[in-house]
Amino acid sequence: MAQFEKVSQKSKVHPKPEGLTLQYGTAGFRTHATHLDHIMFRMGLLATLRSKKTKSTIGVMVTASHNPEEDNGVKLIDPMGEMVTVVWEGYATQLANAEQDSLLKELKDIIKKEDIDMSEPASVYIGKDTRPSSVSLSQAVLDGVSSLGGKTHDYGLVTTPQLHYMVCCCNTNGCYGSPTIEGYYQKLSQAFLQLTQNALNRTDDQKRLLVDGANGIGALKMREMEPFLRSELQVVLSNDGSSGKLNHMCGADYVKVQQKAPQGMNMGVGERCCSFDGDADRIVYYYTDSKGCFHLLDGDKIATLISTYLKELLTQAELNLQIAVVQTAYANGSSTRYLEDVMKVTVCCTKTGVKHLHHAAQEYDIGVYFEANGHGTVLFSKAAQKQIQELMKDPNTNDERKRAVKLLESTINLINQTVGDAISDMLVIEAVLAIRGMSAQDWDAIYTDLPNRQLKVTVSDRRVIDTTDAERRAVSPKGLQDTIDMLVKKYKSARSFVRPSGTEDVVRVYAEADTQESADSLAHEVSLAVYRLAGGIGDEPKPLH
Ligand code: 16G
Ligand code: ZN
Repeated sequence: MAQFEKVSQKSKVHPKPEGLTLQYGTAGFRTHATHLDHIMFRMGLLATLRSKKTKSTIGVMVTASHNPEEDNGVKLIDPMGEMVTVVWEGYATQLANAEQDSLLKELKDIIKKEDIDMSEPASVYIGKDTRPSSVSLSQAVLDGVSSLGGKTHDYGLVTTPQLHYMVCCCNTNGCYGSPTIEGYYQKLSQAFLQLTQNALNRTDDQKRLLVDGANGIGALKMREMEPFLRSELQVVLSNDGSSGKLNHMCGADYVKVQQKAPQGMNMGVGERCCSFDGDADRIVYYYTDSKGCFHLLDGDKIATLISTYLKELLTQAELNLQIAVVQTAYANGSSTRYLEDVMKVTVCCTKTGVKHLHHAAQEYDIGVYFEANGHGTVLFSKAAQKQIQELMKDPNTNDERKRAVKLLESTINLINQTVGDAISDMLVIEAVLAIRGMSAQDWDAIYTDLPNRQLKVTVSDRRVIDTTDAERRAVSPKGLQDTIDMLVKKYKSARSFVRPSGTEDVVRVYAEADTQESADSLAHEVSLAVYRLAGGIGDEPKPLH
């Protein structure tokens, strides 16, 4: 078949280094950029097949998010803007690891298994981040799609959530919005301006926000968006990519892990600051107090702020919709307790990784999901959106209810429901703080985080650790969970768990307790248990103090 002839020829331009095997992990393929050319070409092929199979547009994003600039990666986006399904993740790995001479065989195998009609047209949207390697790597994706006769639309430099948005807009025939960058800015800014109309007497100081763009794509896109916000938000952008290196000493991951401000940010006392990650799908907030103390407002604090605001609006609108917050084991114990005991919202815990949280959130009328690392969004079920729209049109709705319903409607429009989106989340947070007249300190005071510590342990094979109960308990190796349980009992308000990382060859350890010293000590003791019971390699973990 001529179709496969072209694939065969073109694949020689994107050869696979012999013996190299990679896996489609939690966030797609991710490794040093020099190992990815063949992967990109093959993901172009796979996206084309996925498009033919689903009769929809599929997205391919070239990025390695918060990883160092030298790395790169690729993720596939399914028709409604969600992550590609698990079965196709398997195909991605299968295709990626096929040696050069068996590529066509594996391709045909997928076509057969999925019963794909190759005469169907295919359409693939492609985007990339600002890494120098993204230029040629996204070209390799384009080559893959065109060699199977698929149509491409290259959006060039976009944030990951912007590409998710485009894919969803396209496959809903514009119902979700118009699939252009301009359409994205217009939809979000209109909703933001509508919301901030409800915030009275805001001073310029209150409109000011310091944004760390991680020297990445988020900074470029924030610059483009600024005029649309008509000074209702006065962004002071640092790490805008003009001089610094991507994610180096800056960005959401750096701030969250190091628990300190990024370089290059001039923070005044109490000033609201936030950091994006390298592809702008994560955000964390922070400020320093008058004593120079750094305060982090992470994904848990964001989920709490947004869910509290939404719950209040539901009450005012007299809408009986179930709201739930989805977290992972990393959520600070204080946040879970506050949400359950004070806010009385349903809290559900899933495994780490956006797709798990996203699926869990789909089960509720309103599902607010955030990982502590700042990735998250809010999902509104179709039925919930319909109820809100109907109430809006109902002539019997009184003014107070109408105001709440209008706020809900604008909030829905402001949220990127396809995936966590730093720009959209930032605008939601800014709007909520403005409407409620809250400062960063007021927000921080909602509850106090339990001191915590994250460590990693290198073992010879991290797969020996198997977990259950949303990664909160280890079922293997034998004796590990019993040891953790015993150690946790030694400390007050303590909790600890271990899990194999999905993105690095390490075991992650998390501990929290009533004081930082206890959290550090517990994390160390649990690390030692992992080292001893799960085949640790290298030096034994040392105490932190
Ligand atoms: C990936 C995930 C993120 C998760 C992280 C955990 C996506 C898009 N990203 O970056 O949600 O928090 O992995 O990494 O799913 P770990 O398994 O190495 O701890
Ligand atoms: Zn990211």
